[in-house]
Amino acid sequence: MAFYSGGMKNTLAWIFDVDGTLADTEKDGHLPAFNAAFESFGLNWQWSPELYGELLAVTGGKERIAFYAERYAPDILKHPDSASLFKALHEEKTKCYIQKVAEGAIPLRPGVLKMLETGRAAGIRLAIATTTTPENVTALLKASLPEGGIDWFEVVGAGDIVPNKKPAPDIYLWVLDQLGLEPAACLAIEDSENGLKSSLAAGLPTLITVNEYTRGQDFKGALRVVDTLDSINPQQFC
Ligand code: XBP
Ligand code: MG
Repeated sequence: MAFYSGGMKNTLAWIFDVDGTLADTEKDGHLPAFNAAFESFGLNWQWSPELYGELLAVTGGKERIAFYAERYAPDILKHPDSASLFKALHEEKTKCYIQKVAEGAIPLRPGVLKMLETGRAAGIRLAIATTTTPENVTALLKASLPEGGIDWFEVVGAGDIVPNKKPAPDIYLWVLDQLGLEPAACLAIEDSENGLKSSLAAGLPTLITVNEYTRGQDFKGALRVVDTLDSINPQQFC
């Protein structure tokens, strides 16, 4: 259900978030991958969907693991090099996630493909600005878009390419710089409060598509808030 109707004409580029926006990756993708990595490292950490919803406030998988350890399992911080352990855990998690995505377990959300195809037909430049790991983006686009779909995106800004993750504006500013465009000429598509804070701080008009983890969050300042992209006419943003 659209909360209020708002379009935006003559955009030059659409910049998409990934997790929760292109696909519902968190509950069925990232969460089981984290738990599989913990198990393979012999840790008795098993995140529930409810706890994961709380942990999603921290963006970045490595940062999320460190936050969990500090809050719920501080003994591990006595490990001689906990930062390296968290990095190794996250690398294992990324392997598990990529395998799950490659199996086709995570489809695009409703309306995403139609919006991408509409933008391409209208000559709109497409880009990605995400906190997730670049390999995860490649795996998702290869598994969920038609052949060559990964090449639809002129710029992919992901993970540690910038020093500060969302809600900081860094990733959107990096993508805008790569595109050589002003924020007012572009549209960001996001799913979360952290993502909206990031895109607004970069000066980008933002379309929000909520999901089960982000429905109750604060989307003040968004151009429009909808449940899914198949409830809008993408032509309203061309
Ligand atoms: C969402 C995130 C990511 C994912 C996990 O990214 O915060 O950290 O939850 O992926 P976005 P990694 O909504 O910006 O796409 O473990 O690779 O960080
Ligand atoms: Mg997101």
